[in-house]
Amino acid sequence: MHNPDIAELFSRYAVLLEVKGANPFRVRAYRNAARTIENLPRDINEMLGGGADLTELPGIGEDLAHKIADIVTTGRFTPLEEISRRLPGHLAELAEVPGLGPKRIKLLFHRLKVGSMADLAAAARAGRLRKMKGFGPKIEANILKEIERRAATTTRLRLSVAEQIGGPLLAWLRDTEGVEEAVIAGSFRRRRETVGDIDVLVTCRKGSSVIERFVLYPEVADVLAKGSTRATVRLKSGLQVDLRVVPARSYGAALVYFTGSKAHNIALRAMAMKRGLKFNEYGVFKGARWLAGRTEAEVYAKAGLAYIEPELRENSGELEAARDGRLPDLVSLSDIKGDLHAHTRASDGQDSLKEMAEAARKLGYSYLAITDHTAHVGIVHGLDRRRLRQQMAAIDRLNAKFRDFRLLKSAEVDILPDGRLAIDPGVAKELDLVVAAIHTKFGNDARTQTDRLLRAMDDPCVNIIAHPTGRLLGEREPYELDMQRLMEGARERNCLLEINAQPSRLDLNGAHCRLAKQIGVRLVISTDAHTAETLGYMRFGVDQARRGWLEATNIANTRNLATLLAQLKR
Ligand code: DGT
Ligand code: CA
Ligand code: CA
Repeated sequence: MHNPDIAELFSRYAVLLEVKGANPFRVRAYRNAARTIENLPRDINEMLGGGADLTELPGIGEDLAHKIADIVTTGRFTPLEEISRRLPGHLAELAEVPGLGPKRIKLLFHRLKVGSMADLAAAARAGRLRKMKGFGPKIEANILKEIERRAATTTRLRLSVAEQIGGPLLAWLRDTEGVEEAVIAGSFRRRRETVGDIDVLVTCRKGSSVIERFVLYPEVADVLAKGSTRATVRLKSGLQVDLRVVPARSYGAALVYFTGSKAHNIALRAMAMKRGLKFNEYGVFKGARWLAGRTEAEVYAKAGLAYIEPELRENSGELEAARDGRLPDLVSLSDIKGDLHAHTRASDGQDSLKEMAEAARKLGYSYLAITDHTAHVGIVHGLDRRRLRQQMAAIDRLNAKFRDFRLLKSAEVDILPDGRLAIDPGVAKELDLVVAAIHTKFGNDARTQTDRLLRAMDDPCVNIIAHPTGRLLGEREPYELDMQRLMEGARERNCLLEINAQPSRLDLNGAHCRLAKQIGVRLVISTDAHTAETLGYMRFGVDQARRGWLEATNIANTRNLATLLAQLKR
């Protein structure tokens, strides 16, 4: 049981409780706990193993902490099993359909005997929903659209979740007698947003029983294949893991092969072939003679190429660039000098100004922008003019104590449907920078939505557009948008676009970053952290920037404070 599984149990339970008509406080408690667990940067098993006290987490009291520990040890959540005896367990799936709340779910269940997504699909296709009170043809059509979307998306895991699962597995393998190298290759190493499975590559001394030990990993649910140099298992989380054991002299060749992408490998092999060489996972060969394969660099060198970073290996021009000495000097985490999007408990964050500042200082940053939401209809706990000025004064007091570090006064301001900003223009001028974002009207067509963003950027107080596409990985599609026009508009207005590093957002993503570089619009990488600990999500944003060929010069928050402030000026 990993964080997403436990969160899923709690949120399913919350839905069933609600349909049953339980106390709303209890419902909310489970829903909040689900959100907390879903967003934890560390795996709960690991936390419990390290003796962590779960009651320190927001929204987790004694009772919930016990239940979580129970789930982790037994793999079961009995309250859900009990309630599922009276209500169909699949009923909770329905809550994932936008527009279906507990009231409607209850109606569907009692009137139409709809108890699962399959039942819902059947009812919608038969046109039975539109006739129900409180539904209608539009809702029915939306439900059908959602059902089709779900059928089309295969289950891929977010990179951050794959890290939480892959990390301990790697530690288990490295802890095996005789194992020398153990690394995760595949899409995980290329830092794709999501991974289909995990590919582990191992080198070891003769006689090591690494395969035997691999299949004994406690998280293994099924052994799908097992041989002398390879094995495939499915973990209890559902994630599949491929293991390959190779000799040390093949390590580099195998790493190139299993890192992929497949398209990169094929193009690389074709280049090698032109030089009369054969490439495979065991090495580089001339006829039957082994030439190289210990390191990735020597493999690429044999093809006449410079070393190519894994994030670039998508056969989208990197091989030609490596041949011609045109590879970018990719931005790296150590280039980042500060974070420009973070929340405190003044709005919907969980930690104080001081705690956020301390955490940023620990990361070695020179600055951190505090971007709590401004007050506006629909935004809970947003700051009004008075509270925002109070926060500015508190920031001044803290800044007076810092040397070589500064909290920047900022706010995350909603872009209203007509492109105006949800902030008093007078207060906006007192801030060091303004981060603006869309949080409503996701259904606009591309033209309306792009106009809305450009209009927001017409306001010279706006410095950064946050999470420009609004997507939530696996949950919400990006809104319709003319990305090219948005980027050109941002460049003309000297406004920056954000690479939001939340693992559930990654917005902009790698492909957008590459377009941004072509268009010449400047970017920032920000975490949108709602806790001090998740300031550490920065690395996921850097991954996407690297996938988009970006260098430190393309990213404003790789600059020192003075240069950053100059670049923000409009
Ligand atoms: P994923 O798992 O869907 O997120 O994506 P990958 O890239 O990890 O793909 P996967 O797990 O099927 O294979 C891992 C790597 O192995 C892949 O990136 C390249 C290599 N590979 C797999 N199949 C082939 C193949 O048929 N030809 C070549 N040249 N390489 C392959
Ligand atoms: Ca893979
Ligand atoms: Ca694989």
